[in-house]
Amino acid sequence: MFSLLSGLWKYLFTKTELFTLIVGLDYAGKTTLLEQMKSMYLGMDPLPEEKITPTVGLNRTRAHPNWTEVLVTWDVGGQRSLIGMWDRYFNEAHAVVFVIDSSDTVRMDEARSTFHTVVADPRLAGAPVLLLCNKMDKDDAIDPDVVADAFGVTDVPDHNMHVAPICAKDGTGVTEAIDWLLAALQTSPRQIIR
Ligand SMILES: Nc1nc2c(ncn2[C@@H]2O[C@H](COP(=O)(O)OP(=O)(O)OP(=O)(O)O)[C@@H](O)[C@H]2O)c(=O)[nH]1
Ligand SMILES: [Mg+2]
Repeated sequence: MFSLLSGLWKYLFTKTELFTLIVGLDYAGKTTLLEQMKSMYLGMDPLPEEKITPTVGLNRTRAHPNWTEVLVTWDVGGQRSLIGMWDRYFNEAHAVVFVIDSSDTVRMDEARSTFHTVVADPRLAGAPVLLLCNKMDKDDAIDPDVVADAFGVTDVPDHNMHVAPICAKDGTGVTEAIDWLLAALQTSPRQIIR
């Protein structure tokens, strides 16, 4: 009887932890996205825009998108001096979210090459990759299909890849993008302890 009850308890209350690494160049909107996710999945008030400063180090959040899973997200600063820190999380990450500022045409090439360095890393082999085209509210935002072409996402081996438009500021597109990620994690070859 005890083992039946403890099994039921475990079934109801044990959640699968899904480790997700959020990276991208500085100013792309990663921390704004994290604040939006806190609001959507934890019911917390997001930090006001003026309180979000460039990340020096790491922001970590445990979000609850549903009853059975916890999305443990690591948002690492994107300044050049911090990019070298990203790979500390590669071995443990189940998935990668790469955020770009869709309105920043000047740094698009830098974003593209940084993206390719990340997805080519063997420590991330098999991890689903979500490329988020952020700041879609801006008039000069590039179309996500154009970004997908420019980044050559269909030519990247070893990853289930998806490109999605979002506006981290007001949350547009975020639920759909995270839903894709959760579904991709279900079929991911990376070992997830459930
Ligand atoms: N218009 C618009 N601005 C955004 C959006 N998301 C973020 N921003 C702005 O972009 C700037 C940078 O946002 P952050 O979230 O700090 O960017 P970050 O990627 O975390 O930057 P680092 O921590 O330096 O790596 C801030 O001024 C945000 O308000 C968006 O969807 N639309
Ligand atoms: Mg940040």
